Amino acid sequence: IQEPQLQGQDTGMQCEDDRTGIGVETLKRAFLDNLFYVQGKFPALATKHDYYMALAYTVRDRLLQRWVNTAAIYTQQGSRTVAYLSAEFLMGPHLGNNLINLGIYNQVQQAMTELKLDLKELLAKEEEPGLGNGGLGRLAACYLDSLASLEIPTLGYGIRYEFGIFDQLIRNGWQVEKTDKWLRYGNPWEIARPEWAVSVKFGGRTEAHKNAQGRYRVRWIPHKVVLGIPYDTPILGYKVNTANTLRLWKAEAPESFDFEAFNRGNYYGAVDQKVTSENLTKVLYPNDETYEGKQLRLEQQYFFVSCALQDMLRIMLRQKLPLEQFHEKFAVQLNDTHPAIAVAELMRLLLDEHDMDWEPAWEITQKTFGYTNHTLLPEALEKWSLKLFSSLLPRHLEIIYEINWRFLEQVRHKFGTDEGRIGRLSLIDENDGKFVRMAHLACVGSHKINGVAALHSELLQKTTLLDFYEFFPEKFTNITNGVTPRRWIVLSNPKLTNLITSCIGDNWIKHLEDVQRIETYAEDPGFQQEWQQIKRENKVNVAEILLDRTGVKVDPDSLFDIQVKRIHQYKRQHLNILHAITLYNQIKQNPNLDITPRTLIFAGKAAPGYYIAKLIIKLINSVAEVVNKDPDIGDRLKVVFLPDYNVKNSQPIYPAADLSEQISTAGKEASGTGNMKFAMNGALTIGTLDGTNIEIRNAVGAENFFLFGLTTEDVGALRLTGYRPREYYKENPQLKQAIDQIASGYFSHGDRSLFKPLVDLLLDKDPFMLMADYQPYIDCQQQVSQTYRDRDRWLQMSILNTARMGKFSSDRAIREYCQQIWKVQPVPVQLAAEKTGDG
Ligand code: H53
Repeated sequence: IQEPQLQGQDTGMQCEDDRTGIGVETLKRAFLDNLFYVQGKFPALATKHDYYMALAYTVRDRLLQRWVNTAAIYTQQGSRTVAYLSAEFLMGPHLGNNLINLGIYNQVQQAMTELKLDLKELLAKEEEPGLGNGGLGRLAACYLDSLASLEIPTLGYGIRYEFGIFDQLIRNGWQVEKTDKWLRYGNPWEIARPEWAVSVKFGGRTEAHKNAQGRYRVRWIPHKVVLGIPYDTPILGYKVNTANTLRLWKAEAPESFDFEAFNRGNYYGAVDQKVTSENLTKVLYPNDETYEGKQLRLEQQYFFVSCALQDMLRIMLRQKLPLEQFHEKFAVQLNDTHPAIAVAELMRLLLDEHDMDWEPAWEITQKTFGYTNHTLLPEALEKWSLKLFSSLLPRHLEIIYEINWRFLEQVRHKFGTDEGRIGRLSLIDENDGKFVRMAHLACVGSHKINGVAALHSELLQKTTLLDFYEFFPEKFTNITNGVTPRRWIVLSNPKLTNLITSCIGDNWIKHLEDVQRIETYAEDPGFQQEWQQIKRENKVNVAEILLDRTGVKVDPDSLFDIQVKRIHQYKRQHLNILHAITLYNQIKQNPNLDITPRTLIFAGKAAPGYYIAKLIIKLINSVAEVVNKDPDIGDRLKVVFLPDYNVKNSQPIYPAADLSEQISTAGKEASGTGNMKFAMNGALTIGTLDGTNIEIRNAVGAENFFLFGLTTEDVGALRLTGYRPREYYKENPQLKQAIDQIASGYFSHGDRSLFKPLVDLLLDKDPFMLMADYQPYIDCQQQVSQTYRDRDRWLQMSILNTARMGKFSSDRAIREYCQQIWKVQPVPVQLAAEKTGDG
């Protein structure tokens, strides 16, 4: 491939290419050119959005050079490739990240300034692709960044939802959902590839036939066929030439019109099929960690999985690789059970469409897949009713029965006829109606199964997947989650990035373990001073955002105590609000109380059908309303709920936190990844022994972490001995007062019914044990307040947190996946200009 030369500077002698050059003058010229030729505008008429688009296209041009070269090298070398299958990719805005990874942030900033534009304002114009709910989708995005940065050939496969996660408005304290029309103004980062469209079948029936050798084969006669159109987005690594591909599938009708219906004069009937087919990829299901046995959801899962596997087979055929080598060409990772149907689909493709026999097909399938489990919550474990399954995927059900039959034979062989065990291991749940258990299909069809934190992996093996662990222990492993320092430090916190880099150079951005080297400065007064100054500026920034979006004025010198994540009972935002009420009552009882001033910041979306989660949002806003306007309280306590938490809105939050709230009931949060983003940016954590909190605490040192609460064992033991939440309430006057106020309408203008469901739940059942953890939490918060008053100690703790977070880079996690599961090596990409040495 011949591409223009990449040059870093205008020499005055040579002119850089407009599509690849990265000198300031070239960038300005290219930007104005794109404004004219892509947006069809000249500066006097251009809107901020036009400028954003012109800049996005300018950056995209620079990506394309790397993207095309990367594809050429992978094709030439037939490289072993990771295929990451995920129903969600929560990418966040692309522009800023691409500027960082291209290493041209400063040049572009200067170019924009010289054109009298503000880069920050243009960055803010990008509509983020919110194609995920929370942790799982964002993890997939961090992993794509690391895979590209580590030069690992990768395809991310998912769904191009027309509407991503809803936008959240707060009206009268309640969450209101608004459709996320992210594609409204066009998406400059994607390229449609209709030439690689595939057909996906649904419904119908199967029949037997004989192949050329006279062997029985099965044919699937579907009821309907949908087209999958791939849309590709380049994913550039940090300061490398590798640009991998995120390939998202959109559903379309095979023919836009049913011509027969059209000719009969039935125009609306004629477009019907088009409308129903396109519904498939219309909208992301907004539930995090609960499945809703909805047909459309199963259709989405099967649709993108089938598109992905057919695409991989097409790539193999094009590279003239025999299908027997499928598992050598592709390492396919199942991100949770959402894509688990891939096990049956690969079998179907190999057996029915490529005429393979069962044994080799099964061996290939098992060697191909790895399965990551992300949760122990029973409500998240997907199972599909046999009725739905057989009507939608009749052939897959036959294949699953066959897999199950053979698997259970092996179980009998190993353990004898232990019917209890067989029932627990079966791919079919026959306890209460009949269901296909997707986690079981994923376990049987994969060669590796991993949890996402040490505790989580241990609990998987001891509880949820115990029977599978006993049957094939060698399949199980742990890979602790990580997050990318490019987005979560460099892009989000440029001031801290500069400070760190000025002390130790910039190697830490690629090797986060190196950030440890700032430890020598932890007690240096000059360094501490700068550290504090940066935190303060980041807090001022968030204070402005809060004022702008909520009208609440907060004091940047108060302790910023932040909990941002999906709203879920197990994450216990309501425990945090009980602390807020407690502080409020303490000040009311003693108006001169000298307490550490705090600002409590909350943000997060609730699933639209999750009533209690929505009520928790209402409670937070109701408490905020009372606290914030009480003159007795003043600046000593503020409570704010920042609406519409998403990747873009979260980026300024982590750098502004003093305290990170990670307070889930022990054993419930598989990993958590927000905890990592906070600690990397110098926030201290108050947390339980749950998920990766445990590993963060081990890394930063117990003395630099505020620990409280029941352990997983305590939770289990307490439940066994009979948990009586009301006893804690009766015996603790502060707790009683707080609960009574909620119940009595103190925060709801006298309305006693509003929060009754929440209060009753806490006093009678309290499934997440807030009552038991309340006092230890309050005591620990007291310790936080005291420590915050010792400025030098706090700063030292803050610096040590950042310094010791190296392990939590997604680069480390991806290296482990590559070594333990995928067995895949880096494939460096050189640009032709570099190869010939003349660029
Ligand atoms: O996955 C994160 C974890 C987090 C866990 C989350 C998750 C989802 O967001 C959705 C479904 C699911 O099963 C798990 O709750 O603890 O950090 C990434 O592993």
